[in-house]
Amino acid sequence: MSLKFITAEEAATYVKHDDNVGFSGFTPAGCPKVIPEAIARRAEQEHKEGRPFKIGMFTGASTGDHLDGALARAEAVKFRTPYQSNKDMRTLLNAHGAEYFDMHLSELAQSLRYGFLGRVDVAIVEAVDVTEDGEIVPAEGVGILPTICRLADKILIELNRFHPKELRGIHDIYEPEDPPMRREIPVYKPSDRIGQPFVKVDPKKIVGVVETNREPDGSKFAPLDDVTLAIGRNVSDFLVGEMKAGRLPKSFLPLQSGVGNVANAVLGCMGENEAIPPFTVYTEVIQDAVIKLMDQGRVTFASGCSLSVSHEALREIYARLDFFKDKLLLRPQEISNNPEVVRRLGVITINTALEADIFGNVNSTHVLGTKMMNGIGGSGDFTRSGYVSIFTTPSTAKDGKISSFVPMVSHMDHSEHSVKVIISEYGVADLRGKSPVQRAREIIERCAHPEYRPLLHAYLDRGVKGHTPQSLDACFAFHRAFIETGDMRNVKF
Ligand code: 0RQ
Repeated sequence: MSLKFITAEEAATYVKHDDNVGFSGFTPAGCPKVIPEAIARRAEQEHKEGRPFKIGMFTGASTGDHLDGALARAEAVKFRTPYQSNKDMRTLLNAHGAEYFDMHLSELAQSLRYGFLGRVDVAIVEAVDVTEDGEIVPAEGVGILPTICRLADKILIELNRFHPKELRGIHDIYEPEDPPMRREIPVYKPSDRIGQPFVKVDPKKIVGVVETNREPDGSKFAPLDDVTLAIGRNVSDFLVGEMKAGRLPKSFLPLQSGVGNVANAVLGCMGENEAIPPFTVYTEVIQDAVIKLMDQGRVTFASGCSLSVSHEALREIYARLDFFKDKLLLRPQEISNNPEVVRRLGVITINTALEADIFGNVNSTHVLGTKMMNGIGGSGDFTRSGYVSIFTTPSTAKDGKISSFVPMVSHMDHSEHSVKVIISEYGVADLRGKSPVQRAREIIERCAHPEYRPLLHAYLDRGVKGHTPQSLDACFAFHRAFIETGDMRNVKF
């Protein structure tokens, strides 16, 4: 069957008002670009002519501005899941211009298969290669691509010539069976391959292929500042201490680290710490620091769902694909983030908190309990199942007016049972085997900003009875002080 090459405008006509659309990719990596923009233009035209046009969106995680940004600005979104980080999309969903529900990233593909989230009408995917018999080779981010291609009636492909065809072979595409037939996912080390290097679909479902040549957005990393650097050093010193104490094998364990500057800094510091042997990575986003450390022989293998790297790093990988290809592996997020595999491999997990409470609960998603920031992403997939789960955060936000350590989190994503270690620029709170009051003293003394320590101690020492001395009258006094005066340091109990 020959493939039908069409324009982005023609592709957009296959998407109807009220359709649910699945998109490939994970972070901007591997996301379609020109078809979403054409859908946004179409939505604007329909709205101008007085007709409704909104679609439901299933993505891997956050996407690029061509996708989330364009569709949000066109007010073309009925609902969206999971993680997002585009400013226009964030504004839209916080204003209820689109319904948003947040999910653990590993769960999305199976939730679609189980029928929990409705149908997938159209799959729109970026590829580096597609064959007439229906083999699709994803680009540098996979996400939920295999599942949406299998479930959707229609598949639209963006064949992006920017990526070398030689990426074929870097992916490992595997979808587990559904219960009650599911067996173990046979990944026993990060480099294990268990599937195929492409997604195979019925070629009749491929209704059109749009050729493009678009460079991905590329991640940007801020230069390291003193706070990020101190957090990175505290994490790597903590892990060296764990090795010395015999609580981590001398050969080390695979590492997961979240997205952003802190995660990149942590990896950089670990790479520089000679006491840590060369290590592997089992993560969702492979960032610049991993590529640099691979070049230096400090990271020996990295399994992830996407190459969320800067333009420079992606060009470097493509220019030296022979060197990198057998050290990198890209999987669907259902496998890269799979709790079964994370628990089996003993992954050391490092994620970022917006705020933590003194008893060890973590808020990663809601600013002041109400405004959605990005979403839980893969942090829950990894934290709950990790060998040792670490959260990092600067001790304050907004020039010291917000303490990242509060009596009670204003929204909870990760409970005290899953959070094992918290690290700020001041130090490390090791919460393992400690009661709520012991945890509170550890967090206040080791992680909180010195200006906030007396205020947090005063809260803890209010004489409330009970296992967890949480005062229901005053637990949000810090947040209230910020809302009313613009500074948590003005807190009064
Ligand atoms: O605000 O942007 O206006 O300056 O929050 O904070 O310190 O720049 O940190 O960019 O690493 O983001 C948790 C959001 C941290 C992210 C979160 C304000 C602060 C700033 C950002 P400005 P920073 P980061 C992998 C794993 C959840 C999912 C996850 C995240 C902005 O890491 O989304 O871990 N994690 N996934 O000023 C009010 C507080 C605040 C606060 C910080 N307590 N109250 N505002 N800020 N603390 C990803 C995937 O799964 C793909």
